[in-house]
Amino acid sequence: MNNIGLLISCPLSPYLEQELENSFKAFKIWQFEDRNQFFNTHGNSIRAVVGGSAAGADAELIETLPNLEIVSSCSVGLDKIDLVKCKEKGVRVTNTPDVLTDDVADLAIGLILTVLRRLCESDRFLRSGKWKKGGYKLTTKFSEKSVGILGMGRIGTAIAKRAEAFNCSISYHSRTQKPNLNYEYFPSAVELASNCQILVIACSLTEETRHIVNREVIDALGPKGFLINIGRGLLVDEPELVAALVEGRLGSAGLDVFENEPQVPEELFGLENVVLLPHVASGTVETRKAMADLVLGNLKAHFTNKPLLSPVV
Ligand code: 8YV
Repeated sequence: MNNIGLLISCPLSPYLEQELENSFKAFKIWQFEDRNQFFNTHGNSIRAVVGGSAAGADAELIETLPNLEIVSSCSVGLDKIDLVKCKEKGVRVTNTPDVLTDDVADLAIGLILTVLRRLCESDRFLRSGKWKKGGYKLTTKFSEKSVGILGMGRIGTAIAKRAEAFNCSISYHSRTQKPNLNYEYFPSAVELASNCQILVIACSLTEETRHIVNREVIDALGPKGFLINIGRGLLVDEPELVAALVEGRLGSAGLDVFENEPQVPEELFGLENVVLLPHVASGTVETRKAMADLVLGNLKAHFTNKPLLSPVV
């Protein structure tokens, strides 16, 4: 496969980038200032694209690569890939589901505990020496609270199982009710937010779910509500979220994703009712290795005419 042209559309783990360079004629798109010259010179040789949550393969890129056969994303989210264009052009698409489910679900629970028990703030309290002048304020209990999950796919289901272990009541909203689940179903995000204390965003980003958490949903969750986002930043109307947190119309939030990463609204930096993480939900050594190996396995399968390991298209 060493003569097969492969385009890497965003920085990936050093391990994956090295493996791709060892196995393919790999090009890192960010290293080419003159993109037009790059595509004029190498465009016809590119048969595979590898991306992630930061960048994948949009319609323009797919049209620019006449011999593109496969887009393999080192992510479970597919929002950076134009799936319609891939189907139209007969380009295969793979992602990395399942191998990251535990990490993302674990982090969602970790964010809930950090937000409700104010772990970051109490750490800062101790380090500042304030404990010598008195104890830290009381926080609020996670166990037995009501958890509403927006999106009941693999990750949403894993979060629900974890929250059940904390004796939480579970409800959800998704495009369709899942008859095999014993959780209460609400037909809209607003109704879900109106009927839970902790709203966890775990759905995929699509045209239909963009800003699914808007001001109406945020206000339905209210000043005693908690919002956790481990999906995509664009699932939330971010300016409305910032305003609600600043004005106290929303209790607290735990955010691992943002509309325009790595840019994060600076109004959030001074708030104690929000925990901010740099999109680390799948960011463990074990999981990123497993994701990388799944990308490599899909590419090897494709170019040796074997069934793909995790096909999307
Ligand atoms: C990415 C993610 O995998 O999987 C996703 O959709 O958002 C992340 O876990 C990670 O950012 C590497 O692209």
